[in-house]
Amino acid sequence: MRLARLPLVCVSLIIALLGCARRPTPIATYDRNHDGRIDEWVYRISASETEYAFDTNADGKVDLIKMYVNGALVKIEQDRNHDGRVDLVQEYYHGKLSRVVRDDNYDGKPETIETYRDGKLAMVEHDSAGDGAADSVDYYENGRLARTERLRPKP
Ligand SMILES: [Ca+2]
Ligand SMILES: [Ca+2]
Ligand SMILES: [Ca+2]
Repeated sequence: MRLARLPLVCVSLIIALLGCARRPTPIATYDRNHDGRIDEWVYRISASETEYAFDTNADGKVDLIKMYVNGALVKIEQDRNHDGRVDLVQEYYHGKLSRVVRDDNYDGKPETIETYRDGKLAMVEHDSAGDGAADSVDYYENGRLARTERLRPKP
């Protein structure tokens, strides 16, 4: 189960890069709450990819991003505590939830990765130390916890 290390590392990188100036000029902007400041931006990333960015708490900073490929939702990124860092990522495959990456203690490091198969929870990887290596994995069958695998001995 050494492979469990890889997704966590990649996710850390993705989270670190968010908020960087990687977006083109928006194709549309909106002031949905009419306070005179833009709170929704629409970006055409490529011919098939469109991104919607939202400022849901009107602090001028984006805290919710929805990505669509050919009109289908593929990813939602949220900054739930409004510190400028993404702390919840939800990925969709063929319209169904496929993966959730959570940084529930808002330290910039995800500690839980949920994997869904056919929209059902199949696996939860835990990285309680936040060091980028999973320390236990829960496997689910038919929505129920089937077994837990510890990847490192407890100190
Ligand atoms: Ca905001
Ligand atoms: Ca955050
Ligand atoms: Ca964390």
